[in-house]
Amino acid sequence: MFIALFAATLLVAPPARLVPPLPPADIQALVAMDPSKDPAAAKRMLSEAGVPMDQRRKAAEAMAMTGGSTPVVVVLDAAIQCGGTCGATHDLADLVVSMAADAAKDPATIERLAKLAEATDDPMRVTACRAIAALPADQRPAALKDLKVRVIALKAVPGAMQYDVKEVKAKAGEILDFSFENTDTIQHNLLVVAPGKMSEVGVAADKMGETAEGKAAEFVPDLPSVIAVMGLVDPQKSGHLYMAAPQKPGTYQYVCTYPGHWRMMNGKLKVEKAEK
Ligand SMILES: [Cu+2]
Repeated sequence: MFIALFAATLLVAPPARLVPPLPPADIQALVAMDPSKDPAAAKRMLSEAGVPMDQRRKAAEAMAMTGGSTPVVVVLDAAIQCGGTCGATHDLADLVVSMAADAAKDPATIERLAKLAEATDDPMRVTACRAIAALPADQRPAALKDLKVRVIALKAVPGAMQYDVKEVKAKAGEILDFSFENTDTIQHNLLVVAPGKMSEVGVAADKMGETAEGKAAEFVPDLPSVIAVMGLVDPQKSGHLYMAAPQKPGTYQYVCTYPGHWRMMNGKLKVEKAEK
């Protein structure tokens, strides 16, 4: 049933780039503020990179209290406003998903999430799908009962500069969770790039290794061929990249753009037409 919703429209993805956090002193000053007394600070706590998650949650609670809303609606609105371009994009998405149980108590919020989940061209679709998939089946809207987020588990092969999985298949529009465990002793990231564009992205990333700005952007080139981004993952840590598989079938690639890695550390993401 749900597959029918994957109409062959163009997927408008949020810009695939990372926004560097504020300098540590500025983050500290921001976090020290009381979100319940300072609405401007609360708003910034939601949108800036580098703010601890519990502080974002407190800011959302404070804003909900003063605005007569619920925390999950506050976070959802903040995420929509960011449109993928603020530093907290990934954290806000995670926060919406972690608040899914609260959302389930409010039919209007569930309805809103369902609409976003069904809109193939909405940048919030992936987050909305994740939030609904996090609910028990009996709390989901009927049309989304079978909604799934497919986990693609990847590891780094220690010392080999490679992912342990070299090829992944997906249906157009399918919601994917690249779940990467960095079992290596050096940092790696993971970018999904358009068909045939891996070397263009890799060469641009290598150049970024020579500048402080490039490092701050975690070696993610600001190129339209970069479709989705997982920032650098430290050794023995893990990361997630949530995305909808592109609507256009083809052989995409996932690649680590830590300078010097891309030629070795990559794999194919083969996207097939969705079943009607
Ligand atoms: Cu790497």
